[in-house]
This record gives sequence, C-alpha cells and structure tokens, in this order.
Amino acid sequence: MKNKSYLTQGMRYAALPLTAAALTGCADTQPKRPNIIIMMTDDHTAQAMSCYGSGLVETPNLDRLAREGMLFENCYVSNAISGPSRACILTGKYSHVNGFTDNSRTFDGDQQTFPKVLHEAGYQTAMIGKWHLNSDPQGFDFWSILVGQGEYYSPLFIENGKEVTTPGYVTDVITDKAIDFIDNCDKDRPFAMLYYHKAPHRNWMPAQRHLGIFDDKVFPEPVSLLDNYEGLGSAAREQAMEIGRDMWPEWDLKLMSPEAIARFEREEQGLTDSGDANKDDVKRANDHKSSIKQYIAAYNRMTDSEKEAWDKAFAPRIAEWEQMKGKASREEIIRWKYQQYMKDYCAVIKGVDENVGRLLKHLEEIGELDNTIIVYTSDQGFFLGEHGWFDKRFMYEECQRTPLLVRYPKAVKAGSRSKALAMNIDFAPTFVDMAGLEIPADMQGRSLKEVLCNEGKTPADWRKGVYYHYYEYPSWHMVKRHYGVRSNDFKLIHFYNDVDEWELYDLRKHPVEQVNVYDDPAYAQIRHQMHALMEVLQQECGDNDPQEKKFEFFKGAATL
Ligand code: SGN
Ligand code: CA
Repeated sequence: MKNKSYLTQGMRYAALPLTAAALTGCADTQPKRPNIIIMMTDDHTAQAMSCYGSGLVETPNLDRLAREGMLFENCYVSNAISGPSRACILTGKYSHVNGFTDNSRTFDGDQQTFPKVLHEAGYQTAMIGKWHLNSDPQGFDFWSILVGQGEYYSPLFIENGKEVTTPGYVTDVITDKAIDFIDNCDKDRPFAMLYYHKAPHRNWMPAQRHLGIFDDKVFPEPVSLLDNYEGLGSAAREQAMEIGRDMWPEWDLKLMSPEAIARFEREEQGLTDSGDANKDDVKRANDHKSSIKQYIAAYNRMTDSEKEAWDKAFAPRIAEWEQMKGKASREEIIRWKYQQYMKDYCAVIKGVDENVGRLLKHLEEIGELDNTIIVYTSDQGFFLGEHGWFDKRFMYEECQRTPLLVRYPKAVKAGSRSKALAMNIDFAPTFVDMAGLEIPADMQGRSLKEVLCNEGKTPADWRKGVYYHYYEYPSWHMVKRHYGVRSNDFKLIHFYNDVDEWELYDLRKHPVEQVNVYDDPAYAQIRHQMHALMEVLQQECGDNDPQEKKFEFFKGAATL
C-alpha cells in the first residue's frame, strides 16, 4: 500500500447506524462492508460473450465471473443509449425522472446518486473512464474521465478537473488507473469504483497486439442479416444504421491507406451544396467527409510505429475492397462489411477481456478479490448484424437487453443463473443494499439482493414486465421515439412523434422479432393484457403521458 490517499479532501465519515454497519452482503454479521467494482463497457452486447453462448468470440475472463458468480439472462435497460443509461444507473431512476433523456442533455450532478450515498457512508469512491454526462462527476474522491466519447489511442482524460493525455491504448490505460486507485486506497475502509470502458464503442479500433487476430476467422452470420423489414414497421425501415448502407468505409472499416490519408489532407474532397444537387446526397457527402476527418484524427493519435503496424494490418482489407468496389452486389457488400465489423469489434472485446482478467488477478494478489462485489455490465446491448444493423436504441432484444454478471462468493452462488427480469435502474439500490445501507425511498429500481442471495430465484412478488422509453430523435441513426413493455414472453412497443405505430412480439415463437402480431386476432387477449401491464408500469414510474412534448429534443451538443 502506498501512502498517497485519495481520502484527504474533506471526506465525510457518516456515523453509520449500527445495524447498517453490520448488514453487509447477504449476511447480517459480516464486520467489513464489501468493496464494489462496477465494470461497465460501452456497447458490449451479450451476443459477444462466450458465457452467454456466443459463437463470435471467447471471453475467458468474463466467463470466469459467470462461473464464479451469477449470470442474469434477462437484464434490460430502460433507455438503450449511453448517457441516459448511465444516468439511470447512477440514480436508480428512469430518464424522465433523472432528466437525462438523450445524449444532448447535461446531467444534473446535484441530484442523489448511489456513489454519493456510498461516499457519505464512508466508502472511498472513484469514477474512471467513459462518463458521457456533460457535467463534472460528483460524489467521487477520485475521477478521471474521458472527454465525450473518448479516444482509443492516447486518450485525453479530465482528472479531478485537469486535462491529462495518457499514451497507450484506452482499455489498458483505464485499467492502469483503476489499479492505481485501488492501491492507493486506505485498507481499512471499503472502496466503490466505477470502472467504465470506452470499448467496444464505434469505431472499434483494436489494440496493437490484437491487430489481425481474426484475419482467418469467418464469423457466423445472424439469421436476420439480410432483413428486408417486411414484417416490421416504418421505424425499422427508416432508420440509418444499416451495415450495408450506413457504415463508413474509412471511419468504421478502416479502408483508408496512409497514401489516401495524405492525399485527403492535401486536398479536401466532398460535394458542396451547389443549389441543384439532391439535398440527401449533399448531406450524405458531407457526413462522409466528416467521418473521414474523424478517422484521420483518430489515426493520428497513434505513434509512428503504431501507425506502421496498423497500416500493415489493414492493407490486405483495403486491397480486397478495391477489388470489390463498384462490382459486388448489395448482398455481397453487406456480408463482407459484416465480417470486417466483427473482426474489429471482437478484437476490441479481447482487449476488454484481458484487462478484466488483469484487474481480477490484481485483486487476488492483494487479497481483496473475495471482499469485492464485482459487477460486469454494459450501458446497453448492440446489434451485431441482426436486422442488418449496427448501433442500438431500438427496444428490440439485442440492445434492450444488457449483460449482467455478479461475482461475490460470500453471498452469490458460483455458476448460478437468474431469469428474473432485472433492470439497470436496479443497480443503484442493489449496491446501497449490499453495502448494508438504507435504500433511499425515491430510487425507482428494486434491489437485486434477494435474487443474488437466493441462487437467482425470482421472488414471488417480482416485476412482471420492464418498461422502456427512448427519446433521441431526430438524431444519429434516426431511430424513432418509442416506449413499451417487455414481459417474460411478449413485447409491446409504440413508436410515436412522427408516426403512430404499435408492434407486438411473441418472443417464445419469434425471438428474432421479425413478425409483428399486433393486429393478429389470435393475439387480441395478449395485446389487451400487455396494454394493461404497460399502463400499470407507466403509472408506477410516473411516465403517465409519454408523448408529452415536455422534452425538447436534441439540443445539439457538439459530441454525442
Ligand atoms: C457516436 C456514434 C454513433 C453512436 C453515438 C451514441 N457516431 O455519435 O454511432 O450511436 O455515438 O453512442 S461516431 O461517428 O462518432 O462513431 S453512445 O453509446 O455514446 O450513446
Ligand atoms: Ca453505449
């Protein structure tokens, strides 16, 4: 233990009521409250975790968490996008209550959050990595956050208010900072650390050591990769997140040689609005040009030797693209782009998995592993080619669902799985509860302690459905506003604002959500029940008038 302590700056040691101090984890008698580490990635979906049965990538260290802890099969977010999900997690409240409905908001940091509750109770607290809430973190002894979306190479952080650029690869750097924080904590008091990765967020740039690792792998395709959206509504047809059409060759697929970069830097290409060109074409050309600039900026953060290895790794891909460009069919392009997307996404996941392993090993070495509640999750799921898409936002399974693993051998049975409908708003009350503190009455989620301490069984009075509401439209990827409910077997969705369309899915029969049975007379009763369930949930959480214009959308923050 070094003597630098993060706990010098006027930290309050709340006089804990005796019962609260004694109640930790599941038992009533443990003397020391557990440490808490929330490992959160950005856009890491369960389809890319081997413990969830993925055929895409092996994640041995995440699998270890599942093997030694509990895997939640049904954890859902209440709004599948970064800032909003992060605000829900911090507050234990839905977006319409915590105020952060879309990525252009500024989080009101004066409100109650679980790190503040833990800090008040004597926890040493830290926030390291992607924050994405547009206001400074509060309630932390130490914080070191990426700026906006963050960068993969030589990332810029704001650390307790000061800018610091740290050389290296973002997932490694965040882990170094996390280990450093732990090593500088006082041993006699617990810590709570938010260890929040940028990876595997777009544009999926792998670490140097992972360049080319999947060159020879052919990834299995999802059954709906070539979806034509016939069974879906206008929201699915009018989005802008198709692998075939909306993935940029340079930014997303790294199809830009060093010579092309030099050429671009010499003379900037792109259409300008001459007055007679089609407006959509002009917008697309300008968006494309911005994406190229964004790629060059990301590329230029690498050192010369890193660039050299990068160029070498992507040269064969660029050559392949040159051969197909203008000749391949739409279907061939989708399938080829999907393969490149998976190579990069899964290589980035390798960086996450290795670093999770490094952190676990460190905790083991200092004797803190079993004293620590370790949670692994993501801010939401992600499409990996399902419906032909990347990105998230929709209330469809791939992104409404988020992974959730919890390891804490003192209370959680190794290798257990839970089917309970869990939510990201449950995390805050769970941490407070597991720390033996009283859950603030205004947190809307429900503590998962009963599930965790009871081998994953669903309590009899558990929720019957999870409520969802997405607001960010018009915006990136053009996913229309919608709200709805998912029960164990069905899903009801209402798209609103510039449309008025309902969808109902029978998840037992059609887990891929391509067959909308809303108007099928055979489902009249289910439709009725799902509407009733949704109304109950809306009343409970206070989203009584979901189409209300109270939220002005998309105020236009510079980096979303
Ligand atoms: C960026 C990405 C989008 C992504 C949003 C939100 N574009 O704007 O593809 O949907 O972030 O993601 S990019 O060209 O900058 O990569 S979120 O996870 O942070 O909400
Ligand atoms: Ca995200």
